[in-house]
Amino acid sequence: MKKIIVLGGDGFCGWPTSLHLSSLGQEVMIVDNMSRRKIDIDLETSSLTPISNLGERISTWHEVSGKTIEFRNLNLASDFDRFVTILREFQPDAIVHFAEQRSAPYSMKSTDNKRYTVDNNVRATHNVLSAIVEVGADIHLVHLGTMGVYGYGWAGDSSIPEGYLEVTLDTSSGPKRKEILHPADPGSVYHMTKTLDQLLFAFYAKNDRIQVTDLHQGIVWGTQTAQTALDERLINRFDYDGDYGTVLNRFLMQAAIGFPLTVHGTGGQTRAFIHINDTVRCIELAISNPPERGERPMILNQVTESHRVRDLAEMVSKMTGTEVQFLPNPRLEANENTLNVENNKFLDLGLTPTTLSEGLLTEVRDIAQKYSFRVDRSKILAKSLWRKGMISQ
Ligand code: USQ
Repeated sequence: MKKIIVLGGDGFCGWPTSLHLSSLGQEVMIVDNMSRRKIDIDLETSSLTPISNLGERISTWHEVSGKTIEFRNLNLASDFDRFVTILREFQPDAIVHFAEQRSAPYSMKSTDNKRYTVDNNVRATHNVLSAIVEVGADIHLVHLGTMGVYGYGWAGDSSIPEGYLEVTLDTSSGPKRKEILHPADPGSVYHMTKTLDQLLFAFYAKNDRIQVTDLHQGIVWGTQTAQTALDERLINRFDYDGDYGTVLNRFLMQAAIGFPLTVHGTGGQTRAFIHINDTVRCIELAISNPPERGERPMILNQVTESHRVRDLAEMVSKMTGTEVQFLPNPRLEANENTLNVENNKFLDLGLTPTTLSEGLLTEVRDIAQKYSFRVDRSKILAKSLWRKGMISQ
């Protein structure tokens, strides 16, 4: 049994991960500052599914499983000393770090949002690393990064490696092979913070021999896992609004209420996807397979398949008879790109991918239908523009 702290354990990936790890018999502590719930209040929106408050979630989990999850409410970007005390007292074997502002549109909405996203994400990550150094314990840090660090402008057929790129340098003694961190090409302030995180990890792995695993995750779809489905009070969040809703879940929710599917631009962006069930399994696998101390950060592409946005819209449209609308793209992104992602590391560790299937898509659509009375249609279109003066939807 391991002791694991889940930072951001109340969020969309953090909550199902906390339950999954707890169900495996691990001792779990959630650290969260409830910022995601506060942002919903500011944006005057809410999860499509009726999520319980964290206290109720944790007591329900105890009721249905007999297991205990601890909770500390704390802001990682500012409460450094308290976090160090928690590490000293709880003595975790691993920390899973989800505690960052994760929406690209939200990060681009205003100057304040850009500054908040950078302050929050970069300081939180740096505080976590320096707290691990401060307590001097062997703690494996597993971080939720993003596929977006590689960028989405590439139209060639070479594949995206797992973090490191082999390059050949011309030197006076002839060509030399070297592995470098794959060049970063973020497409939003949010994605930029994750590229900055990568440098922090590289430095602390080299200087302080911290064991770091950085998971470059694709777009998560689905909502429930085996544990969150056990009781309605455990239900996971389902974001559908123009800032936090991600593309496939949005299309399924739009189909559920007969809202024409909102394709941005030509829908030519190809992205990598992963089902929430595979997210929680990948975290389990990452925790069980830490890099050696002194090794560079272990980077794994946490994705199972890639799809072009307009193909997904067509697929959902065919399945449900919902019309597709092509809207002005509020983001600055390539009209078309290709994406071949290597994901052998997780497959080798034993991941059996959950890929898109009509059954699973229908399951998500049905959840959206069940709670469709909670939808605020005025929140569906994406209004956050990447640059002033762009045409809004
Ligand atoms: N898109 C549409 N219509 C919509 C919503 C999105 O056409 O209604 C398009 C976007 O323009 C974009 C693509 O779909 O080209 C993906 O957008 P998204 O909102 O589903 O995903 P993204 O902003 O990239 O961010 C999400 C998560 C983020 C995570 C990232 C993984 O919010 O935390 O890091 O997915 S990845 O996309 O692989 O970088």
